[in-house]
Amino acid sequence: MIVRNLKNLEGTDRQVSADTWTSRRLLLRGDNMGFSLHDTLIFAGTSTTMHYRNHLEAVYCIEGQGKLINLETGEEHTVEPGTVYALDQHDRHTLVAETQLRMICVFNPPLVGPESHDGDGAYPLLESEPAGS
Ligand code: 9YT
Repeated sequence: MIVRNLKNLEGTDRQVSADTWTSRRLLLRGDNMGFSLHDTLIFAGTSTTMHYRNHLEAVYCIEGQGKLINLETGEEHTVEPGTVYALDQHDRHTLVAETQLRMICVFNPPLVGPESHDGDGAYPLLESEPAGS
């Protein structure tokens, strides 16, 4: 059994940050669950465009208020506590955080650990864990 607490991940290599978000990676590929599980904060007043070409992602909002724009169709959706979205078509999308959003994210295949967005808002498919993790 694996037991962890968010408070012990902050400031470790399981926390990865970018300009508009910080991701606390509770479960990673090395935990052998077949998915990774993240508790992610999206900063208030930001807009993030993403395109997870290599991964499927489900995102469940537990705090905050925002908007999700499906860039494939132009559709807009309200994001608030209780909203879940699943990028089952690797959909290109923009997440607008009107207030800080707290999102629980699940990735398949699981992230290895240090991935951050490339210029297209994708994560690379990493082959191996970084040294020392
Ligand atoms: C909601 C979202 O996709 N935010 C970007 C960060 C990413 N989900 C992560 O690595 O936790």
